[in-house]
Amino acid sequence: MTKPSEFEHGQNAGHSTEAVLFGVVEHGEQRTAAEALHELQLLAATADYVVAGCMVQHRRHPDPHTYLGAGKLAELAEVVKLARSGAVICDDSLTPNQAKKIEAAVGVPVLDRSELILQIFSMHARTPQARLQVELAALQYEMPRLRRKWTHLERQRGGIGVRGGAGEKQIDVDRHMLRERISTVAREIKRIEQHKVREVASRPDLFTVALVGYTNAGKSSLMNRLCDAGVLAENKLFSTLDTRTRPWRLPGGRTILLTDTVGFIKKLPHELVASFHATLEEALAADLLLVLVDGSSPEAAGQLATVDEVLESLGAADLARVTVLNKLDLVEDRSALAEIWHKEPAAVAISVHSGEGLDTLHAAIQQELAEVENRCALMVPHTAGGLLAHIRAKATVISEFYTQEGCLLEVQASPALLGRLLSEGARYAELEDLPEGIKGIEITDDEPPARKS
Ligand SMILES: Nc1nc2c(ncn2[C@@H]2O[C@H](COP(=O)(O)OP(=O)(O)OP(=O)(O)O)[C@@H](O)[C@H]2O)c(=O)[nH]1
Ligand SMILES: [Mg+2]
Repeated sequence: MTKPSEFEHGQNAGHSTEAVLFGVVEHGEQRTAAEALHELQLLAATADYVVAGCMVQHRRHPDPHTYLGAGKLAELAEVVKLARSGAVICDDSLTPNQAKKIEAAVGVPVLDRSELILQIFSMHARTPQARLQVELAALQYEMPRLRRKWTHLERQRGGIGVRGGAGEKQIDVDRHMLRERISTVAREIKRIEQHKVREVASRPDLFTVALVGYTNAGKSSLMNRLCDAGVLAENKLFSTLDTRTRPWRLPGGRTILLTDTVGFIKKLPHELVASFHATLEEALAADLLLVLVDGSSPEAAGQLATVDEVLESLGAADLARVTVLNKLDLVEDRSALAEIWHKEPAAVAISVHSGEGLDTLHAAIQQELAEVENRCALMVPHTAGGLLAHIRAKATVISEFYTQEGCLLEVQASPALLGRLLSEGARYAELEDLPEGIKGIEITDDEPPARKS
């Protein structure tokens, strides 16, 4: 039987593009339908649907044939009629068969979570690569569903189903066309990816940090704040679909690279994961991950777990990482973050909006740099003086001292950069060569990285 709270009218009921949202939740779920389907509501709103209501059924598993039980399905049909809504949206992926049965019962188009996310991706895709990746995912999603589409059309024309009919032939034609298009799109994506691989390979040897995290956590906003990047950041899910890399000038003048990319979400359609794999891999070819979490969300711990799962599936679970809790300005009771602090004691809490915690974030980055880079003394002879600007931009300079021979520096730099500097005229010096009183004196305006013991 339905509890009264299981169907709740959305605030926007009464508009033209209305949809009723529905899902299955576990027995014992205490939240109201609207709360349990909160994320689906955000997705629906991002895709320009007006939420007419939310309905959930408590059961152990969705029904394999109809998703909801028969009684609940009839109830959904009733709600659709009452609300005069034009669509229903399911919180899970539906099999083609489940979708067909629900559509027959409710009499309006059925969308599942995957289709909704695909619609959003397609609305937000801006670059040719993202557009093709979304198209590929959509084509692959459509392939097993052709029969449903044609059964529907045959019925509308008063036919008796698709077996052996005109629809069956049309399905073959469509399937052939889809396959052709899939291979064309896949080829085109490969071409763009190869070009990108060359682009990434030709990047200067700078330490690269990739921003990853749940959608809407504030990744693009953080990049804008740190890099003055002008990347679109908005209160919508999946605003960013493309990978963008920008120089990040650390306090003290040294530059590293920061990469922003597509956000994650729970139950991400596998067609999208496959099609965006290269984009994600490009981002994950970083030296360090900044895993951003919306600390103000009641779902923060669950969202972090989803991010971990996606990272694991991409083989990136072991990359060096700093977990960052964002939107601290919205967290009234900071003890609410206890669960995450417990799991990630080194997590840094920040607010992109207020700027709180950004200095701690910078220090954490310096700490990570110190973990993977070498600290040494270099002599740059006057004849190779051109290298100095290069060193100051790409390495952390801890101290520098001019001698008759050249500039003696104490630096912390990546092994690759050190190799380049040595081949271009710098040479190792002994740290002891630095005059007493100069050695270890910080000339940058940031914290000197801790020495490794
Ligand atoms: N109050 C508050 N809002 C923030 C903060 N950081 C980001 N936001 C807001 O959160 C929303 C999402 O920010 P984005 O930067 O687009 O998030 P994203 O992680 O890039 O999201 P996708 O690209 O969709 O995956 C925007 O409305 C931001 O203004 C913060 O520190 N405090
Ligand atoms: Mg973004």
